[in-house]
Amino acid sequence: MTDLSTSIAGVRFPSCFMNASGALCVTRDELLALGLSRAGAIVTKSMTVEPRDGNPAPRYFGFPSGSINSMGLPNLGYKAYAALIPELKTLGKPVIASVAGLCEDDFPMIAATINAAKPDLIEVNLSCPNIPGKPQIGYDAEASERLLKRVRKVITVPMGVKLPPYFDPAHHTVMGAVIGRCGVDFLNLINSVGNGLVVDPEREVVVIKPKGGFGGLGGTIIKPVALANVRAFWKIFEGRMPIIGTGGVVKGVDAFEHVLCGASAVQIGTVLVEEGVDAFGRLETELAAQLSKKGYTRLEDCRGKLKEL
Ligand code: RRO
Repeated sequence: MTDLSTSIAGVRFPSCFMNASGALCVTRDELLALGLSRAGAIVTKSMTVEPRDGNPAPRYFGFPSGSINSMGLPNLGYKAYAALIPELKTLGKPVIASVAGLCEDDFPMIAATINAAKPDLIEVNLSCPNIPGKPQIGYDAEASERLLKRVRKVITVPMGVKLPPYFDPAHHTVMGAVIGRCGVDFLNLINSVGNGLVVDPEREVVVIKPKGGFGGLGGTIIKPVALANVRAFWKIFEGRMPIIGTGGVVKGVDAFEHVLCGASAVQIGTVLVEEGVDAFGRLETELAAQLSKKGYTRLEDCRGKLKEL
């Protein structure tokens, strides 16, 4: 039997597959459906102080090799998620609360209330690419450090950080040093590849409405970027920082690649939106087959063991 359970920062997950924040996790019904599915955890939508409808539609577009979104942080507001967490925790798997905000002061305020609701872990989202006029915090090392030190003071459960993709080793080094100074317990790599543009050549038009069509890319097309970020941070922390790999996981073998690069768990976004919660069972079957084909019985057997030439 292949064991697909995992642990992150001392928290045990019955399966290494879970939803990426944003995918089918805004409403109570969606969160309960994740709880009843084979997902290894329930990850909430990133939350803000006030409830938000998000950006105008169309704001998500799926295509064969991926997706583009500019949802604009639609969520119920942090108080609603704080009230829901105890109910979600009865469903037998860890709850990860994703904390965001529209300005720096929002983050510690939300984090304190959410922490008091006792999710199993908190993920601090430094990488939403879709709020008009607001740059991604994760691309500003000083702002990231300031913010993480503030939230760390109010968070007592394991604290993770969801980072945007970086495209240069210099940026991995700088952000690795920031993460190392802020008491971070785990990383989630990566958020969508921000501000891509998908064009419909037939209709000569963009495919989503907000920001002139610019949005975050996900799915198969971003897998090499996600793997590179997982591998880069795995090396920086010499395998001692738990990493959730997110980006381009559509089949079991994609998850296997993330694990080889160093991921302890993987999250799915685009494929969950396209396929629904049945994707979790399929991915488990596919990853288990891949592992047993290779003679591995658990994820630890191959985690981080990517070979170089
Ligand atoms: O809501 C969004 O538009 C969104 C967020 Br908060 C995020 O972190 N990543 C993304 O691709 N979309």
